[in-house]
Amino acid sequence: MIFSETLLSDRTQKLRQDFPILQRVLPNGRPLVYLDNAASSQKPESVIQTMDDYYRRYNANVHRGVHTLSEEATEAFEIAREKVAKFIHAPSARQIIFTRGATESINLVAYTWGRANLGPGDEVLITEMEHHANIVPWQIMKEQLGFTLRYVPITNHGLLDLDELPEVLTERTKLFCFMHASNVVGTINPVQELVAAARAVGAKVLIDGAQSVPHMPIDVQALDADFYVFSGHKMCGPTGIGVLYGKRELLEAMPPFMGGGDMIREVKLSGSKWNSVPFKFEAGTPAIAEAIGLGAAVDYLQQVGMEWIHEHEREITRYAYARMAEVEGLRILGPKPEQRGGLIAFTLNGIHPHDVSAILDRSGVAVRAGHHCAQPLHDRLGIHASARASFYLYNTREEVDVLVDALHKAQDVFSL
Ligand code: 7TS
Repeated sequence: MIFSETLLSDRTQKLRQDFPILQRVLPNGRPLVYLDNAASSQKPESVIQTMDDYYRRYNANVHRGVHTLSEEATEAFEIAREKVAKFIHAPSARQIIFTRGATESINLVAYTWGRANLGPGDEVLITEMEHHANIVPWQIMKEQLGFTLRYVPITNHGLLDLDELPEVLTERTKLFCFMHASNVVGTINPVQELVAAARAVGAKVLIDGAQSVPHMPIDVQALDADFYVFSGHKMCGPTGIGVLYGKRELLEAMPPFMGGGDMIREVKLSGSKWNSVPFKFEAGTPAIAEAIGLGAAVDYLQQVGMEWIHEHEREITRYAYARMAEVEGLRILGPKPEQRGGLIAFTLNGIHPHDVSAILDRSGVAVRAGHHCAQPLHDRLGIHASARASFYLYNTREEVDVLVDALHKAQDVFSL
């Protein structure tokens, strides 16, 4: 779909009004320019109101009582699951497991599918660009289970080095885990190609969609993902809720993650029987308000249109890429705009990213600085840290201009 730039910006101005926080003026008198969306997005009024309504009108535990409030809460909770399933085109809501976020979803697979399927002689393949959430669980399980952990290298431009894939993806590979879109170099990985390569050696795939589900249309069936994970708080939803999607037969065969209430069918002193999927993986009282809030976030994103959001971010990123290149001594990490999602991580010659972030903050600009939970990626690029501007549906070209002006100011401050 093609959208004209004027249409994109008119619409953005309207959408901004849906986000109360974007009206905020900071203590230094500057309007907020929020460019830290890859860490967490802002929430529209509809999500805030939906959660408020739950607490005011029908707050109760789910899947338990047969009283009105509990039935209403259960219905809203399960409707949210159905909304999420439709949003990523899952065949059934039963394949949507609510977790606390992408991190917990990956840990769930590592601890359950991993324990049941991995051992000495097996290999798990991840990539050098992964977020720590898709590295550390595999390192922990490797120590316990004795499998080998291998990495797909990246090029100097922050792309997966696919020439090296045959070296590391072999018949020994049981699981290939990779991010759909990078939270640092911004690269959108060629998922279909990677899944096809995994299939050719009989490996399963886990796709980390933390930076893709919020920003582009996702169809887990078209991608043929075995597991697909993401977090609610990066897609206009609340914190404390995330999703693990899995293929039915894999989820059915996996042992439970945590034990407790709700995940059992029957408990005897001599042993227990598990509940059906997805409840088998949802021990204890779930994040009810948060799941319902995520359902409202999905409604909101669908109403705006995922195609539109993707196109808007591409447009802002192209603009930001060109404008940031004007700043002397600024190095953009990762590939050209055509190969990336809506974020730009960078370094400024001679200025620590934390100082860059502190100076930008004086102009009201919120960016993240540090290693963005991707230390191996930074090591590979030969740097300790970077600053990162990350965009969403409500960001404007004018905000990019404020960012670029503030970057020039940072240069001035440090060249004195
Ligand atoms: N995977 C990717 C690709 C991510 O970007 C993040 C969070 C996670 C997993 C973990 O998500 P969580 O919701 O479970 O914490 N990334 C970032 C970031 O780039 N800055 O702050 C959090």
